[in-house]
Amino acid sequence: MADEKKETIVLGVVGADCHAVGNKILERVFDEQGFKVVNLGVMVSQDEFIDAAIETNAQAILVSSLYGQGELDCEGLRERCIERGIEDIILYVGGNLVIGKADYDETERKFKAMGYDRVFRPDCDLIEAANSLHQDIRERFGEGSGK
Ligand code: B12
Repeated sequence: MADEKKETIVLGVVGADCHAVGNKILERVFDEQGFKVVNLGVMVSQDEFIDAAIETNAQAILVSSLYGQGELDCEGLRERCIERGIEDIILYVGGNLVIGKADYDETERKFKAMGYDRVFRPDCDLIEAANSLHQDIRERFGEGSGK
């Protein structure tokens, strides 16, 4: 598939979080699964995610949080997307989203209430996540919506 026809996603680790290994794996897997990946790396602010999504006309932002401050760092991203005119963008979040071993269902509920479309555990299957993303993009933006 020509690069300009691919679905575009913005990827990064939010806040002051410097955990870099998972981010590289996500970049590799989503690239192999046919996405154009714009990887912002670690320590990314909410506005940096949104700037990149606007510049690249991305269909989704994939946020990682590993160090336990996920609730604080992720809160408000959907509202900020709405303010900046990308209210429809798909938001995925994953990693060690809260401190310690919290009940996953409760964590998922919290992050969905913040406006994230899907919430992933650290041991999630990344191929399944990529398949869900292809499907979510088709459902939200229509067939052949890759820019
Ligand atoms: C290596 C490491 C570090 C290194 C990081 C080096 C680097 N630059 O990468 C150093 C030593 C710097 C570090 C520091 C800290 N760390 Co640390 N670190 C780890 C460790 C041992 C491994 C992380 C790793 O590389 N995992 C391997 C990758 C492949 O897995 P991953 O990161 O989870 O990513 C995968 C999944 O989460 C998932 N995923 C992630 N994001 C997303 C997003 C989407 C959309 C999807 C679908 C999937 C997905 O897919 C990824 C790929 O498979 C973990 C423990 C662990 N076993 O995970 C602790 C851990 C993450 N660290 C922890 C902590 C607390 C810290 C510090 C706060 C410690 C401190 N007090 O200073 C600091 C934070 C520094 C900072 N500002 O970020 C805690 C977090 C606790 C929590 N969330 O409740 C952990 C879990 C250790 C623990 N058990 O307590 N750390």
